[in-house]
Amino acid sequence: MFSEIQSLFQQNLKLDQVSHIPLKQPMTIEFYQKWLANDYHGTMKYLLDHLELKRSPQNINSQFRSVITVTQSYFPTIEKTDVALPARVAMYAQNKDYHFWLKDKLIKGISALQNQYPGDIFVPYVDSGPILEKDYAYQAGHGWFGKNSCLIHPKKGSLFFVAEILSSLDANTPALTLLPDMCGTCTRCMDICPTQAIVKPKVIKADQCISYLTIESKTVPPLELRSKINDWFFGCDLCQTICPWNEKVFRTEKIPTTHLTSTSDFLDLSESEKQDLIEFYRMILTSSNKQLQKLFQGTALDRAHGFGLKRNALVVIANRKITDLIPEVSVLLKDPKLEELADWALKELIS
Ligand code: B12
Repeated sequence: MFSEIQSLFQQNLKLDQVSHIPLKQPMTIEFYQKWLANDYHGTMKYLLDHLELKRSPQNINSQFRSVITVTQSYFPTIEKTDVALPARVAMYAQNKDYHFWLKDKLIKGISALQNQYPGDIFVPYVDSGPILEKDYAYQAGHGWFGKNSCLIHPKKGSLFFVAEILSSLDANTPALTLLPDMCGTCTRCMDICPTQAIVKPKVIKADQCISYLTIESKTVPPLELRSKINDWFFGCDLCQTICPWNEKVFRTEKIPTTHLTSTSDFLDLSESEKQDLIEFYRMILTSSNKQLQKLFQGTALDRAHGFGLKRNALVVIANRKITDLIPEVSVLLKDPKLEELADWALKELIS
């Protein structure tokens, strides 16, 4: 059965790695529980609500007996968004929103499986469900938990998505070996993080991570972290682009050095790139939330909504000292949710 699943997901659906493992309790659930107890989840309260379901996915459906795990590399970009992104945006978000296209692939796989196993159940998960995703991918041998907490594979690096199908099938994959931790003494990811969000190896204080501050957070960033966001408009890749295992992939796959693979604090832009950036941020600040929603629909950026995109633009405009946009920033002094941040940005721009 495993070879059929493998050929379905790898040959037909063009996914990178696939495995089929018995559904067991996640190996790292205790680390998850401790992380929540430390309050590292910020306002992502759903992660607390998911604890018991993650501990035992049979609490979602008692018929679940196995997990089909898949991974898909997202760099070089595979499903590129149609929207031009001159701002510094994490690599994963250069693709169309994976919650849709990756789930579509899983659903296609499920319909093939369902024909063959009509009495069985198959439920797809991509990111947002109550599943400790990296844990199952780790159990399946797709990577080890890096110091940056991302799953790293010796040949594929860490720039890949993880997804899974929970099923009532019995897994009969040949015995799997866990990949050993190959981070060694390297601490590059911890050292480069501008906000020191990696508080110890494999532990991220999420509410300090630029990815959280620019995507998940529903408020303005705390004063002390604003300047540390540098020019990141949406997400952050530094703890991954600095990783020797990703550098090795860039080298062996002959991926050219671009802004996307940069590890510098601020991107070094040409004059024309600077102009594009200014026009992009002007558009963000002057569009209505509805217009922004329409423009970014189907991209990962839609997750931040109009408020989040304007918030992120204000931070980068201040950090990059884009004084051309002082008039547009001033208009946001009248926005009750952004007034304080706009005032801070103006002070930074004229200082
Ligand atoms: C919440 C969340 C976030 C939060 C918190 C990040 C985090 N590390 O927890 C924020 C918004 C910050 C975030 C950022 C990003 N995310 Co995110 N995120 C999630 C989500 C929804 C839950 C993760 C979670 O459970 N966190 C809770 C904590 C406790 O888990 P953890 O930090 O992973 O810690 C684990 C390990 O470190 C391990 N551990 C700890 N100590 C030890 C010790 C030993 C010995 C061992 C073996 C293990 C171990 O146990 C913990 C529990 O599993 C998952 C999807 C999912 N449903 O699982 C995606 C997910 C983890 N994110 C993903 C991605 C792509 C990102 C970003 C790269 C996006 C970006 N470029 O901006 C960044 C990376 C930042 C980073 N270094 O983690 C991918 C990761 C793929 C991969 N190759 O690893 C996932 C799996 C989504 C997906 N379906 O592809 N994310």
